[in-house]
Amino acid sequence: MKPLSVEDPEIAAAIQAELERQRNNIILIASENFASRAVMEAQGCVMTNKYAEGYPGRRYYRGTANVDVAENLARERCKKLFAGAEHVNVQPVSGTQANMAAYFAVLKHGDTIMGMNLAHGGHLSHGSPVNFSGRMYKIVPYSVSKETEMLDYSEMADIARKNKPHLIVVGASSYPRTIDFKVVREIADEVGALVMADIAHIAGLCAVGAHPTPVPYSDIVTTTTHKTLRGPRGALIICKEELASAIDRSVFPGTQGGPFMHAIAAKAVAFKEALTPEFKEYQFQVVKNARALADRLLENKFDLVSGGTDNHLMMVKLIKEGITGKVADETLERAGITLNKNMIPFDPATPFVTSGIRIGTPAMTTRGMRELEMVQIADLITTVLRDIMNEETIADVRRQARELCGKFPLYPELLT
Ligand code: DSN
Repeated sequence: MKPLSVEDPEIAAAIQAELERQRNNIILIASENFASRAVMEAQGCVMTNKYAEGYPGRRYYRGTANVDVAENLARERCKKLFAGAEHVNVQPVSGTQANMAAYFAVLKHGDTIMGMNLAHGGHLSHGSPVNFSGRMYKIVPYSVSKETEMLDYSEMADIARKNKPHLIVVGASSYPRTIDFKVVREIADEVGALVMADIAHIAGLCAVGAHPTPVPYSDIVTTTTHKTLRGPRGALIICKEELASAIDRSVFPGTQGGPFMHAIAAKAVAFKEALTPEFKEYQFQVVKNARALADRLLENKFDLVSGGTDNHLMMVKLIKEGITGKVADETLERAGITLNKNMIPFDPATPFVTSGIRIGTPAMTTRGMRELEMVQIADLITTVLRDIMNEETIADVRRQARELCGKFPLYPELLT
């Protein structure tokens, strides 16, 4: 068999260029991270060849002894990682698929879901009209308070009392503050709703106590595995024992066919890594780094949604600067800083343009950067945004970004 570089030089070159891009740019996309070599090795392994519909010990195909080992280890380690987890399904291939399987397990078509407004930090799969969730269910959105730009739990309680949702979905993709899962459980209990926490963004933080865990307060917890959790691209579902069989049936055969056994093996590796003291230290550093970056941006006179951050991300409002999120993220990318435009609460702009940018610290913390580098990064962002039309400034920041990245080598063992 030929190596990739001989078999398909075009794809080999694209992969090589992507490695260089990841090495040479300051990556601040809050949902991205750098998986370990061991995770990537497992993800690229021969288990990709195996069909294994079903679950360990009860598969629809023969020859599954080895993939059973991988899936059992993934399930056991995941339960250890998320204290109190009664049942785990590690087969969902993405966060939206995990959420779909969870909804199908506990809801009927047309039931009511109360989910966070996408424009205020929620996720497409929490009820956006352009997503299956918004088309199949009656959606009652909740928002952040106009005053504090934080979740308003008393307003959530009022909305729940008025609309009697079957399910309250709590979790976000651009919310910089701590979520009080206990209060959400109390609201749900008052109106007889189930609670699903989607912790895709904060799973790593929750696993080690850098953010309160939702596990004791939720009927179902879903998460992706590749964000703060730093595993392979994929997802998982945790649930109470009484929902175990409904969730498992909903994943397979309900919404997925053959599980991605290579990805499940890689999830097992990631959970093993996540059970180490180094991972715990890493998560707390992610939060400290976010705080340092946010504080510096505030010192540099930027406005942040809710005035700061408690977790791994922050949202910069660019209304005062008169810059759209679209122009900001395009220009910053040319300056070697990769982040994304993002709607801010009560945004007057469209989702394709936006009035804000989202900044997250998980990836650069994996590279070893700490508070000092976060201050430098905040200053680089400031330099570009305060002189956005100046190509010389952009080129100079690009040079500085590359120099900073060079001090924190990424995947040095991979060929250049
Ligand atoms: N795309 C993810 C994020 O960036 O937050 C959510 O699915």
